[in-house]
Amino acid sequence: MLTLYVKTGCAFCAMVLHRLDELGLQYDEKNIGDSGIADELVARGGKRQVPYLVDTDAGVEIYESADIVKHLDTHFAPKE
Ligand SMILES: N[C@@H](CCC(=O)N[C@@H](CS)C(=O)NCC(=O)O)C(=O)O
Repeated sequence: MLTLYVKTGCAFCAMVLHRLDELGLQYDEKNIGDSGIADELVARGGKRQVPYLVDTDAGVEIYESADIVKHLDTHFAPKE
C-alpha cells in the first residue's frame, strides 16, 4: 500500500503525484493542510516536509521528491 503526504500547491508533490498517475498506481493521499495529518507526518518521519511516501509493502518511508520518484521507478516501472 502506498500513502503520499502532500500539501496543496506544492510543486514537488505535484511531480510525485504525476509519476504515481503515469505508473497507474493506487495510493492514499494525505494533505498536511489538516493539522492532524501534519502532526501524523511529523510523528512518522520526524519533520514537517512533503512529499513523503510510505510504502508498506517495501517497508520504506521516504522524504525528497527525487528519491520518491526513484523508488517508484525502481519498484513499479514496467521492465523493458
Ligand atoms: N527537497 C524537497 C523539498 C520539499 C519542500 O520544499 N516541501 C515544502 C512544500 S513545497 C514543505 O514541505 N514545506 C513545509 C510546509 O509547507 O510546512 C523535495 O524535493 O521533496
